[in-house]
Amino acid sequence: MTKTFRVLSLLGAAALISMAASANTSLAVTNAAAIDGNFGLEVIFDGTTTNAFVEDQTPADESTYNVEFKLRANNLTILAANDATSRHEVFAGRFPANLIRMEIHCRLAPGGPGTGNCGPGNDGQWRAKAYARNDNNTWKFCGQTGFVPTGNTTYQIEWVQGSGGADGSIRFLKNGVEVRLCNNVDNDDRGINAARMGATGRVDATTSGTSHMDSFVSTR
Ligand SMILES: [Ca+2]
Ligand SMILES: [Ca+2]
Repeated sequence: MTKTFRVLSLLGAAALISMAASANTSLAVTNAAAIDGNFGLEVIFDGTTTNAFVEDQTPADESTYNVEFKLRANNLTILAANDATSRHEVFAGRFPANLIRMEIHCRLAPGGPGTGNCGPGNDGQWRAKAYARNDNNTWKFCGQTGFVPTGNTTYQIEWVQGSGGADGSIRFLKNGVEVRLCNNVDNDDRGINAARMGATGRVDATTSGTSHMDSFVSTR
């Protein structure tokens, strides 16, 4: 892998954040959110369902796109009232609609170590999941992995655009270990033109607290 660009410095992130509206899901660059170095990105959930993210517009119709970032749940709480409303997206690769998305999910899992609610004092059934969009706008699910809420976890996604048919792929990794490699993605129509990190979609009203993100690196 050749690192051809490294993006989303937190100086740039701060400039974007300063334009965001308040009284919604919001972002801050803080010392407390640092996972590497002195600053990190804090994602603040206040019960509204708006998105809040920093966006990197450096990618230019990329046919391969690799991303990694670190995430910790900090004091994030997700109430798993049902499986469909107990998640939010933390990353999106776009053209301009999402072609890649990663979400964290609190799964309603009767009989599991948690009863569904994920947060401080109740680890519930945290999951991290990755998806790639096909040209026909269906989503290819590419694996889930347990999400350790109190630790710092590095996630990576490697996306490859196909040349026709269903010969694209997406690979999902946690802490350098492959969660799943998914072939047969039909994604030749669109390359990656932008990336978002933060609370990039499907934010639920029952989500509260803050999560921390840091160390975003993308390569082609
Ligand atoms: Ca940092
Ligand atoms: Ca196609």
